[in-house]
Amino acid sequence: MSSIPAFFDERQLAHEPLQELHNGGWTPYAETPSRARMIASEFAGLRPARDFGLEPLLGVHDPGYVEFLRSAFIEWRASGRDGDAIGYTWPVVRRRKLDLDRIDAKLGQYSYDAATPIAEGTWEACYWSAQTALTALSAILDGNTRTSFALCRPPGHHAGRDYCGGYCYLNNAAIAAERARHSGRRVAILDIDYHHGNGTQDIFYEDPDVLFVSIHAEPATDYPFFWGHKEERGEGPGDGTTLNLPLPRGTEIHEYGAALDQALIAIAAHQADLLVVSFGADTFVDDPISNFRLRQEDYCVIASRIAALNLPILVVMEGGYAVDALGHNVEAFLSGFYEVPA
Ligand code: SP5
Ligand code: ZN
Repeated sequence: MSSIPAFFDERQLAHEPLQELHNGGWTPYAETPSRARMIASEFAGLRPARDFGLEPLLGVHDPGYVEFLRSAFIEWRASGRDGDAIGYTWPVVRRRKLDLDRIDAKLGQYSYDAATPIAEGTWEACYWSAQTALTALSAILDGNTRTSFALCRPPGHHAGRDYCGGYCYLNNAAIAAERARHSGRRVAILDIDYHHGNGTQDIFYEDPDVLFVSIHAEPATDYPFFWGHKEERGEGPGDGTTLNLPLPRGTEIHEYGAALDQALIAIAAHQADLLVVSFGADTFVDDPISNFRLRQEDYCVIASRIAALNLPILVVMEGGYAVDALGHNVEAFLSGFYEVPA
């Protein structure tokens, strides 16, 4: 059982899409409520989320997009459709900005893939997932703990200011990071999900204050393909405050650890005084949709190296789809933080 305060809200389970488009056909949705249940079962006393309202969400996300998330499923049903709301046309190729009303147009406007359907409980679940991140952050800001775990689900790191994608709707890590920055913290985000955190990168791409560092599968071969290449370093005033460390399929702890050392050097150089870790356990050797080869014991090693930064740390849950091993992998990761002096 973990001794780090952990936060979760039952309402996060309300999101249950049936299927996603993959390999040219419909397959069962990989980001299931059972993932969160499996992780939750590792904790004796999960603490519920407090409600910080919409304001911190709007600190990161576009108001039109948030309204879309709230209403899309209802509009989908009102337009006579069954199943989950999902787009099929995207305005990606030199389209001028339009303000269309049709639900199918809006689904294209506000998403970038077909893996992120909007189901009946999606808004409720992603709203509470974000509140869980904010509640876990507040435990740190209020001085009650140095390390805090937000059992976020749905995950967030693929969601941008005005789009969903990759099972993500609201960017929990970015919302918490923005809130921490508002409270005067100097923030760094370390994203160690298997997939590049394109949404988080995008949100802070021109921001010199928030450092975004990501270790992930080489996007030439892996989702989300169009972001996360090593040349992407931030833009304008944010030039140099994005660091991408892509690794090839098959990566094991030795090579992973070398990238982690680089990431930690960059975080220390940024002189951050609060670290948000976007943690995905989809780097696990048995993950059904990913291709790194990390083992359960590696997660403890990774966390203890991060803990050596000696910073307040908010851990935000992202991906991880080997459901049977997921609880133990998360527990192994969090155990790497136990030894840090308060
Ligand atoms: C948060 C996160 O880890 N998102 C990952 C999104 C990856 N989506 C693309 C890969 C789709 C693989 N889908 C397999 C479905 C099996 N039923
Ligand atoms: Zn992932």
